Amino acid sequence: MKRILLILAVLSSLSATAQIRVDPNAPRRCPTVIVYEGGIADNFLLPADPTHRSLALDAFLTATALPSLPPVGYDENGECDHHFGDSFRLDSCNFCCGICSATLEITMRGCGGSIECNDSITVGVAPFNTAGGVVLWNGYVNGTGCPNDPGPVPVTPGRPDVATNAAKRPNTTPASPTIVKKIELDPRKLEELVCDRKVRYLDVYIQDDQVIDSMRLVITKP
Ligand SMILES: [Ca+2]
Ligand SMILES: [Ca+2]
Ligand SMILES: [Ca+2]
Repeated sequence: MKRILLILAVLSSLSATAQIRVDPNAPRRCPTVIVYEGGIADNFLLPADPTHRSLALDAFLTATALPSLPPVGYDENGECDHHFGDSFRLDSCNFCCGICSATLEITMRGCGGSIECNDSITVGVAPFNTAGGVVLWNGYVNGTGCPNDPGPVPVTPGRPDVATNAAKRPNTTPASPTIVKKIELDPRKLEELVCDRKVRYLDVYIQDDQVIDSMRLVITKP
């Protein structure tokens, strides 16, 4: 009888063990936080904080800028219609054992122009949606684009997002309020870029009526 009780106890124990499941939706423990910074959080104070663009992003900005309206650095935008871009140099040792999340935070404000609503942000590898590029995230600064004209978000060289009859506009209205735009990037896709495709730079491109104070790329990992 003792032996039967023992077997029953073992079976009971096995049965209890078998019921343990891993909840795929349970939050992973990700206590490690790594922050990459672009620019300085100095409330748009001039002089401009320098950018550190990848060669690919530099070439893309040159191809995309309107004539006589070169790209700007952090804190700069005396007039509207200047594009902005900067790159984060990513260390493979921080990514290739798995990351939980990747959040891009951009502190920015509109330049006071009339077509801020069509400004978009593109994150990935320049030249983005043309040959050799990658788009990880693309969307409007304000989330919806201009009223009645959402249209596709343009990120292709040769398709600047300004209206053809308003190529250059001085700041005539007060700058828009400062916002912190938070963008959740897909951590698996970012890992793939860095670890499998050996990409070293994450490029950020912002059109073209925005003033950028600073950016942070916040990575969490186990
Ligand atoms: Ca500054
Ligand atoms: Ca615009
Ligand atoms: Ca700044």
